Amino acid sequence: MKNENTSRRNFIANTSKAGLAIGLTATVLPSLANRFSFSSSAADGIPYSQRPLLYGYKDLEAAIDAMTMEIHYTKHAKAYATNLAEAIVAEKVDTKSTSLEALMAKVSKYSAKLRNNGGGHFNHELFWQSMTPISTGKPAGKLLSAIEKDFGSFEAFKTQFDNAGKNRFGSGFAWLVINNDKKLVIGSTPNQDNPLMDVSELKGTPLLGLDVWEHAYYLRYQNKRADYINAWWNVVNWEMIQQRFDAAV
Ligand code: MN3
Repeated sequence: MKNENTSRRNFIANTSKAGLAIGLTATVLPSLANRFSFSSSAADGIPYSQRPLLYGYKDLEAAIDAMTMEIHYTKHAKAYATNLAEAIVAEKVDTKSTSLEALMAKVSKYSAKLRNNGGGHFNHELFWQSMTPISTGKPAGKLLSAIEKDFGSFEAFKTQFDNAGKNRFGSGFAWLVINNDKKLVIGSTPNQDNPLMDVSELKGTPLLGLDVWEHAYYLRYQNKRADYINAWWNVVNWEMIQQRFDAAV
């Protein structure tokens, strides 16, 4: 009886977690409008553990198929979070006093395992946040003004970002960052590095990150990374990027 109760409790706990991750199919899309009116939490630090997705695996079909989303979230990204948790224990990181962002800034002092999986976890959490089923299609307000000031136009910005993603050799991420001079900069990093890392050539606060590892697009796009990037603009979460921008300037 005791076991049954425990199982039932676990079942309920797991079901409600799964509900957050996969329950939001097209039938409940209207409610996404509320969920995506982000509170200040969008610009807060990224926790050390994996958060539930705020949309279902199927909800980004305009750019990414459901199977890719499911494998990416439950296998690849989960593995980074799990391996990061192991490295934190092994290398005695005090996660209460050190944010993940602060850990990235001194990652050269730690192992390759911590660098690869800490970066992997951070990058994916930001990547999930960077997407929404109800994209506005382009930025607005102060973010749009800053993009136009630093890149000439929104179209010029997109072209430069596309090229950063297309030209990253092998696996990595393309980024829009805001640097110490409060200027917007586009670049890319290899593997699971990111612009917060002291080892990174590209430095700044990441506002938008695009995963260009083959695992992010191969099922639908095979070798056609450019087509994946082109479709990805359909699901960019400009509201979240605006919030990260507001917090950084
Ligand atoms: Mn990935």
